[in-house]
Amino acid sequence: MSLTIALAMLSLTQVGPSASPYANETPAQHDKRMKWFREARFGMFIHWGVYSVPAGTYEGKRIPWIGEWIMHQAKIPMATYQAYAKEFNPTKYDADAWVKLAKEAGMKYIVITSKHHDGFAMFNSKASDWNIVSATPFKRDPLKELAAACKKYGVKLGFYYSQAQDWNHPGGAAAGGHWDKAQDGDMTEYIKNVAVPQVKEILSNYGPVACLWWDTPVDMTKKRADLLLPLLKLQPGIIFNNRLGGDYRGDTETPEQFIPATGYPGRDWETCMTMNDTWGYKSFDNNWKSTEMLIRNLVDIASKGGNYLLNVGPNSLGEIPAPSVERLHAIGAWMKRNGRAIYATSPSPFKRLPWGRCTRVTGKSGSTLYLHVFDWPRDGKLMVPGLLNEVEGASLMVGGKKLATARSADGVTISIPPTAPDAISSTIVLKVKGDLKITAPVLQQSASGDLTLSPSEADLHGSEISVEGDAKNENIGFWTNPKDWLEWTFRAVRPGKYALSAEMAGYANSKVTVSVGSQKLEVITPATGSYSTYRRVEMGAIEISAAGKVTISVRPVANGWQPVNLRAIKLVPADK
Ligand code: H79
Repeated sequence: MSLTIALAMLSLTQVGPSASPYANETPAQHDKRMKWFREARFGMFIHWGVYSVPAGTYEGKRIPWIGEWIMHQAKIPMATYQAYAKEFNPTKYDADAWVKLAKEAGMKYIVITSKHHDGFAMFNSKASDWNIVSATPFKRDPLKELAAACKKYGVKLGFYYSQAQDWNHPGGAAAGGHWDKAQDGDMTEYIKNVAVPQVKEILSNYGPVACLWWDTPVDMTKKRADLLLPLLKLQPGIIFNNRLGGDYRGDTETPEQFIPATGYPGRDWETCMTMNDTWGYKSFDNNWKSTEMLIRNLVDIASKGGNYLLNVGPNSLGEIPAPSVERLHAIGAWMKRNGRAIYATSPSPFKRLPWGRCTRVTGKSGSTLYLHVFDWPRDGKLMVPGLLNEVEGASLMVGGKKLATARSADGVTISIPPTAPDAISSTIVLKVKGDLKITAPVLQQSASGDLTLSPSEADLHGSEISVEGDAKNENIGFWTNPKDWLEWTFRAVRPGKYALSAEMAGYANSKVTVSVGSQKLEVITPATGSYSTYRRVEMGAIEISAAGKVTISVRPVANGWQPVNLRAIKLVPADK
């Protein structure tokens, strides 16, 4: 984890009177306000602005990183950047077609950049001439057209607004970097003169606005945030994210470009992600994610109770790139068949499934488990480990073919056809009776004795500690509180002496104790210079005296504790 995040969390305890229109909201009112978001599961992010004109290239050079950051990355002077607007004439823009595309992909809402960090208003703004109606030959207001199309198709509309970073208004580049005298100015004045009136405009002139997507709250003090937050009253019921600043947590967590390992229990959340490597259009970025990855991401996110806000970056003519359109069509075809297992579902009750993911709808008399099978077993048997409920029935979601089931002490086994109905993700509908009864399957030591204890297998105890990163880069982090600890339980099959080692990262030599029964090892953690640079640490040896359940726990030594990221602990027989 980063220390800035840890510090931001600490300062949460110091908030004063709240300017939030929802400060006195009851839990029931909150649930009602969040209802559409919780059911939606899938939305379209649109990053569109003047940056689609240079499209990643400046003075003949391909500028690295994300396309909407080109002005910042190439340190383009304000006057030079503003000249691009004269070439911004998106005559192919068709709001109706965009919304139809989103709707047919199964998306329930759209969030579009009303103003990104380049300060360019994609709407008719009286607060600044640096807007699409005044500064381009196009002269139309694309947000007006988008709002009308969203209304027509019943798709919700939200606005992204970069409140803290604005490279084309004096004072707006105070926080995020500065390279042109013309950017000089006071940030609070910028917020009062540009951000406040513009947020009023987008919340007043476009009909219902479902959410406000703030971004990059650099230098957003509570005083500054309090100038903006009360404006949300203009849209009763509007949702806002956690990026306003001023210690306001907002309604949603917003993991960017990753899927959190365990979601955010108790918080609503939305992963935003690009389809290639940029948000704003770049003519030469062809690193497109596969349809398989996008669909599996959507399933993964739904199984953890979140939403997928998937980005498109239209070009300067107003066209969504063909590879994006192609993928959205394919996702839409999958959603037509399987969407019932995605929308308005609850998170998986299983910690881990060997073949895919699970979503669920729980009623009074039982639960419907939607089993999303990525890796279709070839032996005709799908095992749902640890599920102890009586089964009411199982079937394929597409076509409805009934499937036989068998219960055992280990779980429920479903007889399945030899080949997967869907190469990307096939859905099995499993109805079970009564309250869910699931035992977490116990980790098994292999016959050779080697065992890796991974983050997602750990039982975490405490307020902040959590599993972070995606499947390939899982780690236990946010270990800011020395009272937080973790343990692994597994079934040993090979008694004997074992060498323990761990992969760890962090800034300081903290201490942890590793306990197995009455055996204790004290381990000094490595100072690796960053929270993502891992080093393997030999922890010492322990004895497993008999086959059966073994618990290994790891606890911080409070004195001098500084956060540590832990990737995995490895056991290797000492006689090997
Ligand atoms: O709107 C999208 C991004 O433009 C915005 N959030 C999403 C939704 C975003 N703003 N900041 N960041 C994301 C963090 C990214 C920082 C980077 Fe860079 C920009 C990495 C490379 C360019 C700034 C400049 C940090 C390193 C170089």
